[in-house]
Amino acid sequence: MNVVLVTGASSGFGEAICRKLIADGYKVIGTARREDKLKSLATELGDDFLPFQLDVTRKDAVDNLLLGLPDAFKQIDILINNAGLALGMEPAYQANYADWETMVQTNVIGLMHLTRVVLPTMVERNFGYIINLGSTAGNYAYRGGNVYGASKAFVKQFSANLRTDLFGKKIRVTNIEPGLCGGTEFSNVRFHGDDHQADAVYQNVDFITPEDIANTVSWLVNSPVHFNVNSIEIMPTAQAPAGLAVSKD
Ligand code: NDP
Ligand code: 8X3
Repeated sequence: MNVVLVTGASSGFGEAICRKLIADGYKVIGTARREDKLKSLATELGDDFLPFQLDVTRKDAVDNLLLGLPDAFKQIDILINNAGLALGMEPAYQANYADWETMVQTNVIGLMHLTRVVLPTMVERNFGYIINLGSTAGNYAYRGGNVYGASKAFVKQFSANLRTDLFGKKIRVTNIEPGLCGGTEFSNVRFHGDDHQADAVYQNVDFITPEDIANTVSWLVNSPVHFNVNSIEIMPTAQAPAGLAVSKD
């Protein structure tokens, strides 16, 4: 049975991906910082789900990850680098610098930590799949997207470069690039717990759901090994990619 490790499994996409992949018959390690959330998911999902507390920004903790896993979960076949966040939406000249650092530490450096620890074990077995959660924010600029969008542009290019380094090996890499998705804690985190501001983002919009993303992941991991989706950009039908604003005097 294949083993999947999902970062950011305590809510949103990560939680939905764990549910879907357990239903598909995988063994799943769900990681995040909030252990209580992971434990309640474990109660729901049973013995094929392993809750594992992990802060992706802590290199020492990620370096020791494989040592801390029970034998049945040690060989990771699929890594889903999903943990990530946006903080703030102020223009760059007003943004909080600590928020910028947290986004880079999590979305960029945390993803690097996990990849660097798990990828060599995949190369040894010439088998594996890494799925990264990028964003449309890595493809298109928008006001207030500054460091968040830049961190997702890193994820996009890192995914493509991983594919290139893995040329000739049976290891797949996909960057999933979603647009507006609701039903997660994303905007609540972005607006530092301001429910009113967070709710306004999704008002009267038929947004993408965590289950849509989980179904996409399920399709990808269950596709044949000779088939690699390099990147997949997904938007709600209600969203358009155009955004070239013109300011007139
Ligand atoms: P959520 O806020 O619901 O989930 C984010 C997850 O990341 C949580 O489980 C959180 O767990 C985890 N996380 C955050 N920081 C850390 C950390 N330092 N170490 C470990 N885990 C961490 O957001 P979404 O599900 O919406 O987002 C998931 C991913 O998808 C993110 O990378 C996001 O950028 C991306 N994305 C989201 C979109 C959206 O509109 N929602 C669209 C495009 C991409 P905990 O706090 O317990 O550690
Ligand atoms: C999340 C989508 O548009 O809020 O990555 O940046 S967006």
